[in-house]
Amino acid sequence: MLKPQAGATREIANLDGIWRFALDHADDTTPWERALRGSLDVAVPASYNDQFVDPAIRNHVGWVWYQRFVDVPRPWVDGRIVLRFDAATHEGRVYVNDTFVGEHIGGYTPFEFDVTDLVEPGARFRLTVGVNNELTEHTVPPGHIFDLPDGRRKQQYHHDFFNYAGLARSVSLLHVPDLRVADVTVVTSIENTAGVVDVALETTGSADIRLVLRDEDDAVVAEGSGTTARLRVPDANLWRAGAAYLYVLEITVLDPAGGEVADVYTVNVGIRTVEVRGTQFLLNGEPFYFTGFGKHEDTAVRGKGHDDAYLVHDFQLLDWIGANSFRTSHYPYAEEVLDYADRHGIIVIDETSAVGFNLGVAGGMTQRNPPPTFSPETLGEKTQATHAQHLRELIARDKNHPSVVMWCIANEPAGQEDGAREYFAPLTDLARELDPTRPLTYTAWLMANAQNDQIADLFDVVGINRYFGWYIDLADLVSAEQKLRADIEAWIERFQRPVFMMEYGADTLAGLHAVDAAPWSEEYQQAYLDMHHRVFDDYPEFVGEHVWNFADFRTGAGLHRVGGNKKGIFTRDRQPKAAAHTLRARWSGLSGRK
Ligand code: BDP
Repeated sequence: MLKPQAGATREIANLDGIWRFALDHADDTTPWERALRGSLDVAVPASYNDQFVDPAIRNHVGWVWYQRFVDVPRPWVDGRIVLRFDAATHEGRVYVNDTFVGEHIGGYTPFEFDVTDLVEPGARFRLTVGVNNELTEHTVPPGHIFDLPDGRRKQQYHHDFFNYAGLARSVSLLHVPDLRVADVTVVTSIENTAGVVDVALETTGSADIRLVLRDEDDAVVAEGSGTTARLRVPDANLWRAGAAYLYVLEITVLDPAGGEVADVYTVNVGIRTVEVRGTQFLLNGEPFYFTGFGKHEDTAVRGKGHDDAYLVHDFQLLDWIGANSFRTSHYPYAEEVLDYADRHGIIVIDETSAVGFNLGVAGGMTQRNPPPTFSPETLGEKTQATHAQHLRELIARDKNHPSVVMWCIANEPAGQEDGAREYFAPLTDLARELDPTRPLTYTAWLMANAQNDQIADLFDVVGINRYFGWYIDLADLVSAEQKLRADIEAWIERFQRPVFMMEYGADTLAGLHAVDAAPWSEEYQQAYLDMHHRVFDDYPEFVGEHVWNFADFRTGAGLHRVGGNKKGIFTRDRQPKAAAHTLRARWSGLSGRK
């Protein structure tokens, strides 16, 4: 799905701002037919939970309603008018005045509806959006809702971050031409010093196509025509980590009858290649070593709301600390983030929202006698179909970003359990069919090891999340180191492919110091990281280190969660803990590890 664009043939009316807001009421089954009850207003984009002080709103389970009036610009008489939601977490239902327009399931990918026949240029309409945050056995991520005897409903889930919900990304009304670009796929390759740009286009009707590729100085470097074309850039500037170079592909759609320009759409193109060969991860044919973090979209008050200032600041901190990459744990991030990564040469591992696929874990703790994770009654065909749909939407949205070098299909599934292989094999097949150009990975949790894992060979890169020295061997880094080495060696030996530490970290309370480096102190986090790095450096098959987490973040309530998860290298308001300096020293000198 194409990102909205304003230009010669397209316009955007941004609908962010203050909307009316109400929780769902059992006695009002058609809230979209009139002004929402009550006096609550809410900011968009932002999760709604922490904007209010009322725990009934913060912990609400079910539907909430957003509403505003929208003025349709008078000049929008020709063409189509489209309502676009960058995301509604986790399910959205949209109404224009009294009419139901459509719905979308999946909390982190965009959706849109053509509303041309329902609205009138020059007039206003009432836009109401229902957003549901329920996580069940069939949603991705999964969860379970308990009906308590007193009538309350409680949401349980298996992942370790707060179930923020609402309209956390932009909403807009688009004006697009009838005859337009509907989709474009750009794949790049390198031939000696030339860049090759393969373009495949879909349009809404038969059209003549003109393609122009410009460099950063706006000079034309290649031209072409037709819905599939190969453009060749002699002496191309490659897109590299830390040194992004973006060409701009301008697609002009011409009306075949009169030759008039119907639509113009542009795409940023980074010429680069990605490949896994043996135990190496190659970027532009050269071994690449990832340094960085698992991140979250998480800030105070906004929850998962996208915020440009935080985007800029987080990237500044990545640069300051010497990180070259991050993983969009544990869901697809706002598209603005990927655009920014494209421009700044930061590498992204793009993850689906398949997290908590492990019924043996709840509230971050291992459960006794859990049910099987993969079975017809638990995560079965229905969940798999939803997961496949999420994957399709993720790849459709992000396929053209040069920063995205790998798809992460799931975080910490119960890969050691029976049924895992049957569940994942069709999904890895689907991902390869949708995008044959990018490697696949997933992250293995601590209890899935090289001996009992049933799925790692379906992927190109073995991603492991390891907490030796934290959940295992707390305060005993000597034993932790022995176990870590044994674990890594076993993965390498069995799978003979690149191994990537996707998560390692220790909860740390900023300001807590201990001369004996006791757990939770800043000294312990430093010692824990030092131990890991000593180990990583002994294995040439190791291709990356992503510390968990970039910053402290909010979680559900848990005995071991003191004001959230504190494994951040930065605090939630982005101040460095001592370990930030440890990482900065290491990563600044690491560029030539291989
Ligand atoms: C891993 C999860 C991550 C958690 C982390 C932790 O992938 O989401 O936040 O552990 O416990 O299991 O800190």
